[in-house]
Amino acid sequence: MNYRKLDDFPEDFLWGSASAAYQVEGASDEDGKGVSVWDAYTKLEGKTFEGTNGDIAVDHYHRFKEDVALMAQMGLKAYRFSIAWTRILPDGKGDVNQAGLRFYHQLIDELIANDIEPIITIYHWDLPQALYDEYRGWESRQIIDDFTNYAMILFEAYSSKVKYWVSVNEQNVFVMNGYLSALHPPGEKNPALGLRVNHIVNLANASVIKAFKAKGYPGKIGPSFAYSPSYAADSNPLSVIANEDFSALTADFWMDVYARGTYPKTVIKQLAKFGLDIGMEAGDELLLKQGIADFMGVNYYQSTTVSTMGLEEKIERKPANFNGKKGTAGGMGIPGIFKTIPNDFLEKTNWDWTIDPEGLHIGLRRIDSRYDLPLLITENGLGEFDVLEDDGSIHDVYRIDYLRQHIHAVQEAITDGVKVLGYCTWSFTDLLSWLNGYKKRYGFVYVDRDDHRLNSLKRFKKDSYYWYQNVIKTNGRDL
Ligand code: BGP
Repeated sequence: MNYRKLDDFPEDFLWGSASAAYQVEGASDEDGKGVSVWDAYTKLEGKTFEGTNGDIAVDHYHRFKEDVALMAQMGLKAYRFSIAWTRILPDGKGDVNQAGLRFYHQLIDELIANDIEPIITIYHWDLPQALYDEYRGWESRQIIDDFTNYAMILFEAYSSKVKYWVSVNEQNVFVMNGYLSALHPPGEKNPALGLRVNHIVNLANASVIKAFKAKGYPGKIGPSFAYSPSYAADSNPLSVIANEDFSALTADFWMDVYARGTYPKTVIKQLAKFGLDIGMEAGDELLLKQGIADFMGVNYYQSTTVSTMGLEEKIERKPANFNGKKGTAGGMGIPGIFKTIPNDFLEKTNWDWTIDPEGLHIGLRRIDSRYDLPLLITENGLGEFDVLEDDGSIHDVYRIDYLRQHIHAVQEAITDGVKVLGYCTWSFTDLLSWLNGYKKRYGFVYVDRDDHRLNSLKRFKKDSYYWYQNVIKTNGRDL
């Protein structure tokens, strides 16, 4: 639709920003924290960009008051952060580490004192290594109880102060990278195992949501999903069906479970043809139905364009772009089903992520019409090289452009009638990118460190900081 005038953002719209524990906290072995799989994985040769890791990250653990003060000055309404499971339960289960609980109490209190709504992510990929060593983590159904127990500890401790809970961050990314492409821990290339793991994560997610509701905690809970809405390459019906398949395999396969408690039947049937099954057992269907989300968290960075792929067709394999050299990333495909192709209408970032604000509008519409759930944009942002000038300024006009257009797309979706609770940028301060080091910056606040030198770790406000401050002040009227 083309509008002469867009609706205003709701008065209680959550203008937010997001982070994750491993990417900002540092203090990786302080105050009783246990070892996570990411603590261990980043120490293995050749796994992350030039061996970068989150041992110190941007030292948020020690500087959280300074960081929250910067959020408060900006007028931020919501801060989404994750809790490190290993701070609360160093071995993933057993005795609670009081120092860990205390740290997040302090962070939450500091946020609330500054009128910033805390949004807690329960799991953002940093699985306790002890659980992997004991029963291979997500590969075993034992994790369902351990994850639920961990979440219950958080609900008991914080639910009087916290209204929004993100159960699991980007299950589709950590399962696919962990078990298909071997880019994340545990570094497997085993689709059959990955599918069973994925089902176990679904059960654990549902179990946590069920427990949250059964105890009647106040607030809302839902997962955040890495959604890349897709387009058919053209109006050739074969491209259109390839896009339907892509969408079913990469989006419905997860979001149907979160929102309906069922898997899309076309995907289950196609998987069976490849001899793959998800490992459904008696009682699972009921649990999935009991764990329906209150909202869908949407992490949106880019759209995808797909065309048909012949059964015998081969795709040129290229490594992913982790160094910011534009034009080096390849596509992907499944013979007989689809392949991804470049979209000539859209620009790309230096890391070859397609820039597509309208894709966010389209994605929000599609989720709304398929599931009719409130939506919370839990991540959206631009990773770029930034330059710290001699006078301490950072002129990230490209980030302002990116965010402005994406917020406009959100406003279009709201005008269409989609219920959007809030919008969290990724990220507030610069932070560690899991596989791209520190030079791929996302923050409103520049942190003086690079991939290998810690420098001063001082914080500097970028131009985008002041811009977002005004967006919040005007409730999005002045983009
Ligand atoms: C999402 C993750 C975030 C963050 C973001 C940016 O997939 O939930 O934790 O890392 O992507 O990605 P990257 O760091 O790869 O640029």
